[in-house]
Amino acid sequence: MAPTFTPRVFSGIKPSGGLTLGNYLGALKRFVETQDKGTEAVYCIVDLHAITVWQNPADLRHATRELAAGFIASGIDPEKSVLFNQSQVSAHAELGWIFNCVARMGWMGRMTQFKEKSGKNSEKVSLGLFAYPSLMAADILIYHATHVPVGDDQKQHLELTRDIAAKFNNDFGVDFFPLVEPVIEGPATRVMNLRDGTSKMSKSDTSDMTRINMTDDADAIATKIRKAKTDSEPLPETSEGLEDRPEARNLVNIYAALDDRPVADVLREFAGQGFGAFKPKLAELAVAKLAPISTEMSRLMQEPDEIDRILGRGAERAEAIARPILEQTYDIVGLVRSR
Ligand code: AQP
Repeated sequence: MAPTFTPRVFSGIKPSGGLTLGNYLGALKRFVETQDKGTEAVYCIVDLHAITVWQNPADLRHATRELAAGFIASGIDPEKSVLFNQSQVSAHAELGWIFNCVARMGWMGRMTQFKEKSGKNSEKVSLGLFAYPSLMAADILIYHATHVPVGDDQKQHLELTRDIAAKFNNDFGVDFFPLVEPVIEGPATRVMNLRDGTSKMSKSDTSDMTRINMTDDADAIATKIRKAKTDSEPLPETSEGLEDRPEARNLVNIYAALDDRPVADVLREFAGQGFGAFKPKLAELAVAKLAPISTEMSRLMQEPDEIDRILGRGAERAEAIARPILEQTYDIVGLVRSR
């Protein structure tokens, strides 16, 4: 009989730039809701993923601490949830290697994110960028996590995580790794680029006008929303009316997610109004919700030693869960441990 795994949540964010509204609505805000439901949760700043593309070392250190500040300022309590940066728990990289030997080249080659990020340059990108999803599987499975809250862009990587777990279990005749459940919920599972409603808002996009950063001030937020691409139609009465209007849909989804309301409810309020009326309301709401977070992030960033202490303590707690699972994995694979 297959074992039952205790529910445990894992998720991570890359310190490959500043936090965006997409990271906040698609991931962070939902991490806080999960924590507040009382489920055991492990949240990781996945710095080893960030270096799959070039990162200036000083910028990486800053982004790692700023991301930690973003988690805490958004409501992650490092006493309740485990919060740390990936490179401080070497079991991630160790299990990642085992999974490199389980995953198949063909599986990796089909990953949309790899295709998008490597573009026409696939010969020149790092080997790490290609192997990234197998390290991501290790990040999750080293905790025997059962649920992973993510944005929609990570769906394919989570399917691969299930494939890796299933192949490992099958190859070694065990029921050791759980088949994780992606948790992709809410109106903002894919926040889109403000200048192009068909591509995702991303922290590493070369144009700052495409995204709202969690550290943007009220003026920057208002300007970016005012300049966001839209169409000339008024807002419709129901969400079906947004189907062929990606930019309009994106702004309505952002409004609904920020205000914790269903899209239908937002449309009931704004139906018939144009963007001249809607955008200032959205800017007002975004500033009201994001300003307290960015103020708290700045305050926390005044004390980098305290952030490092929190990450170090989180890494110790993470290690205590991960190490025994890694050792059992080594035993299953047949690697001799004699010290
Ligand atoms: N636009 C988005 N809408 C909803 N969710 C999003 N996430 C990212 N962008 C959006 C979710 O945030 C979590 C952390 O993602 P990540 O930083 O580890 O990687 P990413 O998805 O590649 O994010 P970026 O901003 O696009 O980073 P870069 O530009 O460096 O690649 C995940 O749960 C993700 O779904």
